[in-house]
Amino acid sequence: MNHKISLIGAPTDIGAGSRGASMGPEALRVANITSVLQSHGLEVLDKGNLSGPSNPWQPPVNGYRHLPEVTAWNRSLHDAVYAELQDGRLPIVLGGDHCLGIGSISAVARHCRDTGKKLRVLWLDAHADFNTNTLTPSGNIHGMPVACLCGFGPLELIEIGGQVPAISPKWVRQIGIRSVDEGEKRFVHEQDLEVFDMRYIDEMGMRAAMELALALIDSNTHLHVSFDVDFLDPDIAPGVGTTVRGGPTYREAQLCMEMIADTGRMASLDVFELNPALDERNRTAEVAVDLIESLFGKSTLMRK
Ligand code: B3U
Ligand code: MN
Ligand code: MN
Repeated sequence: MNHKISLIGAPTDIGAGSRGASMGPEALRVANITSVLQSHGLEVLDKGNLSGPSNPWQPPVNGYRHLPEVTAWNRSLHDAVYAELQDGRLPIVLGGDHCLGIGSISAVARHCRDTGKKLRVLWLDAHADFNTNTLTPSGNIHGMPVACLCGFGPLELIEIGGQVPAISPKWVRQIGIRSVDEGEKRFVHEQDLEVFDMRYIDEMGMRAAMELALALIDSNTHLHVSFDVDFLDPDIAPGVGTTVRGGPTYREAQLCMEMIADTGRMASLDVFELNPALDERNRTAEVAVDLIESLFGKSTLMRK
């Protein structure tokens, strides 16, 4: 794995349904993300925070809330992530809400086109984030990034990475899903997204889910992890805008992260939807940093 890490803060809640994810980057820093990664021998460069429009807190227009502002934030994040990848570094995006996955993953996809790598996106989330402006119950764009990346969305968001669509649904594996809207459900099936939902994890176990989600990853694969903190059970991660009961436990989440680390192929990471305004003494940020540590190879004993 690439040992040169760049942290990119994207302090906004522009695509979310509640305020506060804009404080996510600072909470992760307070939870010592830099020194924890350094303790594993990684070189960590904190690039600071991007800036962008403030949240005007307006109702949706044509089924989208804050589309111009969401576009501005994602353009700026796209450029920042793409620059770090071109520099040979592993970007970790500190969000911010999940609408920022559009900018981040479109940059990763563009880098993969430049370098001839295959892209695999692991989407760890309670939600499928596969809504469109006609399917969405809320107009919140953090419920739409996967659809936008697959080419279903407004032109200004789907063309950020140059090529439309940025990715194919075939490259995505979703894990931990347990809240999908009615129309969104049909669209997930229609586009044949590969989803390891909580029912699957309950019946088959996290290990079987991850073995399948990570199948066929090889030395030419760029593995991107988009970690929505609401993936985790609210018992261990209350500090998110949309808690959904019945998520992975601490142990299940650890195994998930450890199996990703074992591939040695993770080349970019997003950490989204942490909402310190809803947290209890930063404990969700601490759990997130703990799991990120596992993603970068913390394990109980050396493995042969
Ligand atoms: N699917 C709902 C709720 C939601 C999606 N992502 C989050 N919440 N964090 C929606 O509004 O699209
Ligand atoms: Mn999400
Ligand atoms: Mn979510």
